[in-house]
Amino acid sequence: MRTAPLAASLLAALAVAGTARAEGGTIAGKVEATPAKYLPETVVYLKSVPGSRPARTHQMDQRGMQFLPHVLPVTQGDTVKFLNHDHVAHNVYSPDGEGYNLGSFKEGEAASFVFKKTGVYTQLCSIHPEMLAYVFVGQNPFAAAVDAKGHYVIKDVPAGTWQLAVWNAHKLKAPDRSVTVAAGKKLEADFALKR
Ligand SMILES: [Cu+2]
Repeated sequence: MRTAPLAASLLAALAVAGTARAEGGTIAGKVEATPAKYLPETVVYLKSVPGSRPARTHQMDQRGMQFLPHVLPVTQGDTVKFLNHDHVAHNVYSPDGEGYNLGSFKEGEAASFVFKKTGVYTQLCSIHPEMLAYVFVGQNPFAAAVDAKGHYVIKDVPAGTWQLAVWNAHKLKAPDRSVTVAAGKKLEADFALKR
């Protein structure tokens, strides 16, 4: 029974070590959308990058009657911990992929889900139908949601040639791009999304 805490602390140490990746490159750029109002729900990501990485835990808050962040990129196997900082109860469920319903919980409470399958999960609250967010589950951690102006940055990308793609919640599309990342270098890749 004494080995369990030791194993847990070893895993924690490995998780910390795992964040110190070998020097990679950066991919950055700007996404434009037509129509522009659909821009904020967009993720730029690398389709497939080999290698095993320690699973991470992310947070999605419920605050001011909305999910924050609105778009959360995670990696297959990662956990999302859903928080509640409102004075009312919220529910957390998604009909997508394998689907989940974490029930309802009050201010200060939390519930977690492990995303085992890649895909996009619309994140909903059964109590407040206006609440909506997206959990983007990729094959690898090299993904970024665009900001309000369409900018994105993906850091610590391993050197190599990868397929860079864009997901948009409103089915706007742009062709994938082949990008070659060099250690310590930054490359620019812009996209124009349309129907
Ligand atoms: Cu709610």
